[in-house]
Amino acid sequence: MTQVLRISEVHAREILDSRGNPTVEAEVTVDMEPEGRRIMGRAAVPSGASTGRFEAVELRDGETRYFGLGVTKAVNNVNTKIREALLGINALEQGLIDRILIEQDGTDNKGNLGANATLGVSMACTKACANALGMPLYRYLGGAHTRLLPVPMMNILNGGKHADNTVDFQEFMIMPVQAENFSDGLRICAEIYHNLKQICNQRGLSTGVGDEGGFAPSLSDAAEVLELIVESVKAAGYTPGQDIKIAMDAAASELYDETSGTYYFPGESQMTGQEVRRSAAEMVSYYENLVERFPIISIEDGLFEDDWDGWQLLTKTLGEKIQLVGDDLFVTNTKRLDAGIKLNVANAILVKVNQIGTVSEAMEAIEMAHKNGYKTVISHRSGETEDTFISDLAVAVNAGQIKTGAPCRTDRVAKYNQLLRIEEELGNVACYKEPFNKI
Ligand code: 2PG
Ligand code: MG
Repeated sequence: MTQVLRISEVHAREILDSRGNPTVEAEVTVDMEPEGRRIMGRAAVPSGASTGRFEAVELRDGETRYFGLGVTKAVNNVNTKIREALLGINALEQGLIDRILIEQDGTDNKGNLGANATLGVSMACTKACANALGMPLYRYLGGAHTRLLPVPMMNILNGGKHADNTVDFQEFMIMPVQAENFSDGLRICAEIYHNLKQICNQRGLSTGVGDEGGFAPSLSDAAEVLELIVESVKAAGYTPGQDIKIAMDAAASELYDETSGTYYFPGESQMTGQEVRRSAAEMVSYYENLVERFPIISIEDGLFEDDWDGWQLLTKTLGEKIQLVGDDLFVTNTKRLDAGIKLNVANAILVKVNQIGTVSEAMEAIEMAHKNGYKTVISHRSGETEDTFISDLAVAVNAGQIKTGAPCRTDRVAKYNQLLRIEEELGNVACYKEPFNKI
C-alpha cells in the first residue's frame, strides 16, 4: 500500500534569529494512515545581511515593532492562506506542495506570501515526512545512495557587512581538504581557529566575532588577512596549500558603486589614507595576484551580481585554476544559473534555500548545477537559528561542500554538530572527499 501522510495542521510563529531579529518558524503536522498517529516537523527560516537584489522576497512588516523587521504578515500568511491550501494534501508529495506554494504566491519572487512563509512550510513538510517515516532527514531528502559528508568551508575571519571592522571582503574561510573524514576536518579547522585567536591576542588585535562567528580585527587589506590565516594554519601544525586551502567570499556586490562603475574599498581606504577603487578588470588582476601568493582555492561573488562581462573575464582568467562561486549572482535561481552556464560564468553555485523559497526549487538548482559540471556549496545565512536543515541537505545531495560559519556561536556549531551525528550514523558508508580534484 502506498504510504499517505495527510497534512492535518500548518502553523507558524515569529521567533528570533541569531542577530536578534524576528524570523518565521513553521510547523507541519501529518496524520499517519491508517494508524492515526500525528507527527510534526518544525523548521526555522534564516535571513541574510548581504542579500542579492534578485533574491526571493523576505516579507517584513515594515511597522514600528522590531524596527520594521517583524514577520507577523508572513506568519499570518502561513496560518491562513497556506494552511487552507495544504490541509489534506499528502505531505510526501513535496513537489506538489511546493508547486501549490508557488501558485498561491503567484509572483516571480514570492513577494506575495513571502519566501520566509513558503520556505518555512516547505522545510517543515520535509521534516514531518522524515519524522513520520522514522528516517533521518538527509536520507528522506537524498535517498539510499546518500553518503558524502561535505568539506567545511569554515569562516574564521569576518569583514564586510558581517562585522564592524575595516576588512572589506566579507568572509575568509579555511577548507581542510586533506582530512581523513568530516570530524577530522572539523577538528583541524577548530584548532586553526583557536590559533588565530591566540595570534590576534598576541598582536593586540580584537578577538570579538562577527555575525558568523569569525574574528573581526581591523586589518588593512585582504593580503594582511591572508598572511594572518597562513600563519595560524602553520601555528596549528598544518601546511597551508596542502592540508588547508583558503576560500574567500568577497561579496563584491556590496563594494560596487553603480554611479562610477567601480568597486570601492572603504576599509582599505581608511587604513591607507587614500581612496581605493578598482575597476572590474583591476579586481580580476587583484584576485589573480592573491591566488598566486596564497593557497586560495575558491572565490565567491568576486564581482557585482549583474556584471556578466566582468564575470566572464574572471572565469576566463581564473576558472581553470580555482572554484568561482556565484551567490548574489545566481541566488539559487535556475533562470540565473542557466544564464550563467550559457555565458560560461563561474563554475560553482552557492545554495541558500531562502534565496528561492522552496525546497524543490533549491534542489532543482542543485541538479542543474551538477548536470552542467558546476560544484555546489550549501550555505547558511548570516542570520541563522538552531535549525540544522542545511546539514542534512548537504549530505542528501552529495554537495561536497558546506559553508556554515565559524566553530563559534551555537547557530553555526549546531550545523557542524548535526554533521557529526550524520557521519556517525552513516558509519563505514560515509565518505569525505576532496572536491577539487577535477579543477
Ligand atoms: C553570503 C552569506 C552567508 P548573507 O554572502 O554568502 O555567508 O551572507 O547571509 O549575509 O547574505
Ligand atoms: Mg556570499
